[in-house]
Amino acid sequence: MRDTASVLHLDLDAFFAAVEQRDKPSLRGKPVVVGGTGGRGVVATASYEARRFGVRSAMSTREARSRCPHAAFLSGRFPAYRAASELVMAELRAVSPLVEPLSLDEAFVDLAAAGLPDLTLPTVTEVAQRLRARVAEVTGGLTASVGLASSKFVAKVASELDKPDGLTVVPPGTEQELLRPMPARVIPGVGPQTTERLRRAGVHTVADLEALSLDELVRLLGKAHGHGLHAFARAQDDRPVVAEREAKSVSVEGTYDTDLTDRRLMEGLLTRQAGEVATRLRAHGLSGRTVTIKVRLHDFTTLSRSSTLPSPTDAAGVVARTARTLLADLDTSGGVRLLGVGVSGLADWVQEDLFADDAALGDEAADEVAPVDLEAAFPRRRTWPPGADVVHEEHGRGWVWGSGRGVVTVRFETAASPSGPVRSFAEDDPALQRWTSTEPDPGEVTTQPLSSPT
Ligand code: DCP
Ligand code: MG
Repeated sequence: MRDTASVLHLDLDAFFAAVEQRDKPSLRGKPVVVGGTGGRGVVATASYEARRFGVRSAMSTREARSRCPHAAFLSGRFPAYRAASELVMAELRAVSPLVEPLSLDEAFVDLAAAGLPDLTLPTVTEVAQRLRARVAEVTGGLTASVGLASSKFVAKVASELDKPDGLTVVPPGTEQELLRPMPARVIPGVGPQTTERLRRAGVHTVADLEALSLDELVRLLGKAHGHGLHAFARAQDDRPVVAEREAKSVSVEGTYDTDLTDRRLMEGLLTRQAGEVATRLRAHGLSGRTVTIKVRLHDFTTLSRSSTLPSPTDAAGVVARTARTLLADLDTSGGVRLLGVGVSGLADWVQEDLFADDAALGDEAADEVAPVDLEAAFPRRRTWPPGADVVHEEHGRGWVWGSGRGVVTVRFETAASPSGPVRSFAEDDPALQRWTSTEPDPGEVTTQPLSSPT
């Protein structure tokens, strides 16, 4: 543990919902719930206005509707969230080269690497306040909560204390005082199972945990976990802030308006995406060892599964076959709304001789799946998920307020406009189109990890 409060943890407030409120002026100050809007959907997040009614992440949307029937229920716009996240991470990297993102809306920043004149409390506090202001400025008004402390553990705990839009600085030396009354589950690695085991041993708070000897903890939880908890209970945490590895990945993904349920269709889509990934790898002279698939289920849960190959590949067939094998282990019976394939662990050379066999194997593997007529199986029927961006020939930009019985209702407003009017159209009105702005350039090699925060 350091003797300065130079570890900063930043977490955006009600992230997805805040982006929706930014882009939909009529929803500002109102309850907003983002998540799966179908019958079996779950809540990804809720605005603070909706949380007042007891709506929480991971709750079923059905339950959320009964607690807060007047909330706006939106199905989510990932490209917009990704774009906002990138702006925030760029601001953090402008402060210090040592930035460790934990998810789209959360990161550690090591201020000891920021080249500051000193690391006194006034200096780091001032940096944190300036950073919060910059985040709001570049994102068009998103707020972030920040914790400053002498370790990752305490900085993360601190960022929660004054949410939303708060800053908590924990002066070095006061960490234990802060932690002692808190529930044991604030400690990293203490999930529901450990919490339950501790509860049965009469341990509820960090102070209770601190009272246990190392021997007792090891007996209760095993060696590794016991040692870890013994240290955390004393606010001892020396984990360094580790900058994101320059692990480039090449990935392709697609979002589907209709939930996919047909396995063969999914395999066909993965195979086609694998082909695009391989083409891009070769175009950049790259190859990689780790194949990852990303699957977002009907209820908004996002899964990713990876497999590391014995040697790097840029062969479509190898990527496709690995992706299909990974898919085979997932339960997708409820339907899938996003599928993606990526290759990471990239080397910028291919040892052609060594992998000649691989490539041959690849082409053969590509043929294993009978071609699916994707257009026929998956017609480009236009759908209108709640919250989706649209544009109308005459009325301009807006978002889907609701749809059904052949009618789609749109509210015409944008981040930059005042709250706008609502109008209804026939679902097949050619004057109305879905609108996308921030889709990543499909021809680009990204440095974004394929994994998702959800
Ligand atoms: N998220 C999700 N599913 C979950 C939890 C989170 O899809 N079970 C998404 C939605 C959140 C985002 O990740 O907006 C960030 O997660 P946080 O836990 O930081 O939650 P919020 O930012 O929404 O709220 P808070 O203000 O509590 O940070
Ligand atoms: Mg957050």
